[in-house]
Amino acid sequence: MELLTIETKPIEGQKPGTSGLRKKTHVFMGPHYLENFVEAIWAGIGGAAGKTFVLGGDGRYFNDRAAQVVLRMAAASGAAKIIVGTDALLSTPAASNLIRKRKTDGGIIMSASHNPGGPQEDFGIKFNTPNGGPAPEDVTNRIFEATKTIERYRILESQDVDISRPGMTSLGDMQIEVVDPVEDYASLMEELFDFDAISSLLKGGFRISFDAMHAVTGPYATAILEGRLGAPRGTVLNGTPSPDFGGGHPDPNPIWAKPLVDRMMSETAPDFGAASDGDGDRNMILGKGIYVTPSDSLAVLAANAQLAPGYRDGLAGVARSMPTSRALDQVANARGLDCYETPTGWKFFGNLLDDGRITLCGEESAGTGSDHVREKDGLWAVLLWLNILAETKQSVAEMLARHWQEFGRNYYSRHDYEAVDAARANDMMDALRAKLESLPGTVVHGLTVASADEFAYDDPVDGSRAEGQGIRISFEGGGRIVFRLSGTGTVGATLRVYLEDVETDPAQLQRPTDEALATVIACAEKIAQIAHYTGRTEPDVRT
Ligand code: VG1
Ligand code: CO
Repeated sequence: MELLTIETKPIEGQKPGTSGLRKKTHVFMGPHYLENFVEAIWAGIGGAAGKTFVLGGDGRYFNDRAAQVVLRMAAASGAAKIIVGTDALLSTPAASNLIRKRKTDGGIIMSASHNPGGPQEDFGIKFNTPNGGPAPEDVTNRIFEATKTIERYRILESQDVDISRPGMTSLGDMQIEVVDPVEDYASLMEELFDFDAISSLLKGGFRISFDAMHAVTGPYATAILEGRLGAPRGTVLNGTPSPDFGGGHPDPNPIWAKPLVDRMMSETAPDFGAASDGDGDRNMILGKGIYVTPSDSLAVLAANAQLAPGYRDGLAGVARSMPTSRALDQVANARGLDCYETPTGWKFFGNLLDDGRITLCGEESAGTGSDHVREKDGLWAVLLWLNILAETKQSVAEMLARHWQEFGRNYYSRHDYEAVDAARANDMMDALRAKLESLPGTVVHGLTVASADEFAYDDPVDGSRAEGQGIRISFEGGGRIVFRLSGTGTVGATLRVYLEDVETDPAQLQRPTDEALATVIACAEKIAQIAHYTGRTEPDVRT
C-alpha cells in the first residue's frame, strides 16, 4: 500500500448549498473532483488526523465507489477510525444518530437527497459535525475556501475494502468498523415510541402502506414496520434501494409519489400511507382519501407529541423554517410554547436543539424531526404519527378536521419553477427587492399588503447572522407569499413560491387548496411578474 500525494488544481465556485455539495454525477466522477472536495472537507475541519468519522450514503449510483475513495483518503490523512454502514449505506438520520451515539468527530454522508440518481443524474456529499447535524455556515465557508486554494491531496493506493458485512477491518493504520445500518436506528425508535401500542393498532386491522421509493429507507422500513412492528409483508413498497431509484425521483410529494397517492385516494385505500426520500430524512403522510401537507403534519405532531413515550414530558419549544406555514405558530400560541422561525435548511435548527430551546421542528419541504438526532427524520415522523393514531384511535382525516377546528387552517402550497435561467431568476429577485419598501399599504387583487421584507436570521444561541433568506410579503388577514431561490438544484435556478392563507371560519375548512389560495396565487404573479421573468405560465411542481 502506497501513500500518494497527488498534485491538483482548485475546483471553482463550489459553495456547498442548503445541504452539502450537489452536482451531476459525472462531475463528481471527473478527474480529482470528489477527491478535491473531500480534501477540502479535511481542511475545513482542521484535518482528519486522529479522528473518527461515520460514513454512509443513500445507495445511489457512485455511492459505493465514492465510499472507497473517502476510506483511502481518510486513511492517508491519518484518521483513526471510520464507522461505515454495510455496503456504505446509511440514511441521513441514521448517520446523524451514529455520529452522536458513538461520540465521533462527525461524518460524511453521500447523497443528493430527493434528486434523481444515476450516471446522468445527481450525486452529493455533505459533512455533518460531531453534534450529528449538517455543518453550519462557518464550516461550509471554510470548506469552500479550501476548494479554491487546494494544490494536492493525499490518498492510499490500495484495493477496495470489503464492507459487505458487519465486522472490523482496517486500511493502513486506520480501523474500519462496518455496522448494520439499521440496528442502532431501530433501537432508538423503539426507545421513543410505544411499539406495543402501534403493533396492536396494526393487529387490529389498521392497514398501512409505506413507499420507500427504491431508496435507502427500504431496509429501515422493512426491519421496523414489517419486522419489529409486525405489519404484513408487502406493507413496504419499492423497498430495495437501487442506484437510480427505479428511474424515478425519490421525492415524497404528490407528484413523484403519485402511485402511493392514487392508492390512498382509491376505494381500497389503506388507513395510513407514507413515503420517504432518497436519503430517508423527508416524509409524506396520507390518510384514506387525504393528503397531509408537511406544514400541517408538523403542527399536528407538535399538538400531540406528548402521546408518545419519548415526548411525554412535553416540548421545550418548537421551530419551523421561515417559508413553512404558520400552522405551527397557532399550536405554539395555544400551548404557550416558544416558536422560532429559522432560514431554510436543517442546519439552522442545530443550535436551538443543542441548547435545549426546542424539541420539535420542521420544514414545509416534508422534513420533520426532533432532538433525538440532528437531522430531519422520515421514518421517525411516520412512527410518531402511528403512535399518535394508536392513542387517539382517530383516522388521519378526523385528526386533521379536529386540528383545524381547534387551531384554524393554514391553506398552503408551494409552486416550483425548475431549471429557469439563473440570471433571469436573479433579476426577478432584484426587482422584488427594489420594491419592498413601496409595497406595504398597497392593495393587490383586493388584499392589502401588511409588510414586505427580505428575511434575515440572527441565531439566538451563537449570534451568527444569515442574510438574504427569502423575500416575504404578508397581507392583512393572514395571507403570505414567500419568494426564494433554491440552494439544492443542480441545473440553472429553481424558483420557489410559497403561498399561504389563513381560514378560521368553521364552514370554510374543507375547501380545495388551489381554490382557497386563488387570490394569493394571483397576487404572487402580479407582484413578482413570474411569467415575465421565467417565461413560464405554470409551475413545474405544485406541492
Ligand atoms: C430544499 C428544501 C429545504 C431542505 C433542503 C434539503 O432546499 O426546500 O427545506 O432543507 O432541500 O433537504 P432548497 O434550497 O432547494 O429549497 V434534503 O431532504 O434534499 O437534504
Ligand atoms: Co433528503
